[in-house]
Amino acid sequence: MTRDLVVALSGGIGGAKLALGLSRILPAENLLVVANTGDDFEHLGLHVSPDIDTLMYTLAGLDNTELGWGRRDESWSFMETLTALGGEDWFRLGDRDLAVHVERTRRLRLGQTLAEITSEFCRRLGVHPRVLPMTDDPVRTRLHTDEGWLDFQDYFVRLQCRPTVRELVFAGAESALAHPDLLEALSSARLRAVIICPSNPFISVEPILAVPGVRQALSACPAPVVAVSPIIGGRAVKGPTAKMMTELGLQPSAAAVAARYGDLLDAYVMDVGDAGEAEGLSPIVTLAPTLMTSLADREVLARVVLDAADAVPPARRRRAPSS
Ligand code: FO1
Repeated sequence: MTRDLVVALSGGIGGAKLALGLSRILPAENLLVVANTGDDFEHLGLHVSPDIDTLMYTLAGLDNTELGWGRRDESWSFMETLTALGGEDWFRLGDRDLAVHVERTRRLRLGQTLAEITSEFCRRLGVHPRVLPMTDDPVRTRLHTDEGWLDFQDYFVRLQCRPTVRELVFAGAESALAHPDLLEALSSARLRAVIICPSNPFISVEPILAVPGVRQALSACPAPVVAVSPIIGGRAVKGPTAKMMTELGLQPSAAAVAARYGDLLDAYVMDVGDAGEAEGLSPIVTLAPTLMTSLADREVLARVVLDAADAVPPARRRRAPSS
């Protein structure tokens, strides 16, 4: 059995860039992109799945590169009219993007699963790697802040990440069922590597790890687990990662992210600029340029990550004692 399957765990923006790089160098049937759904929410009566959509649009070449979310070539007639009517306009929905939320909501009401809907949308948008929600069950990231408990999008968009974060919970995770295809992939003899994409560890990766069975499957998985640092030079490339780390009492550093993932990691790819932090890290460290601005950057980093995974000797795989 050739080990050719790569599973990428991803949130939105940063993760999607690496997922795109991987999709450009791997055959579609060898890449499974697992999407965080902790950012999902009901808005204007619609079910919105931001990280699924960012991944879908990015892999389809339809992503809005200025905004980092939603679609390119967008028009905003719906939002303009909603504002004129006094509707809730803090979460901006472009006209094309709106169709995804309306159709997803219709299909969910018909009883289709989030995974089934995502597969159909990807097929229709010409996305060939599989984008799989971590679970079909509701998981909602909520943040305890100095302004009280907040739903994720209220914190991230309406309040623009200004509140001080004290704690995060992933409501519903404890009773969510990991998607069976995810657990199957993580225990497959085909598995070549699991890649934790450079997404925010707290809001994009840990909701995935919080789904029962996922962390255990990673600890037991037959292939190397490699993470890419979302922090470069003490700063997140985009979003509130560094601010959140500081507020949660952690150093906003690449090394602190590796420590956060702990024993899950066999290898860790961090930016050349952070070489000074590589000392003493337990995973095998690869230093590389991790800022992805061009498509070529995405492909180069994807190769670096796969090489780092392939270089992990079987004996070196760090795993919790098989419980
Ligand atoms: N982020 C914003 O900062 N402002 C928005 O108005 C906004 C709208 C939006 C619409 C659809 C979608 O899929 C994502 C959207 N996002 C917006 C980004 C979203 O909050 C984030 O992508 C994630 O939830 C964090 O990764």
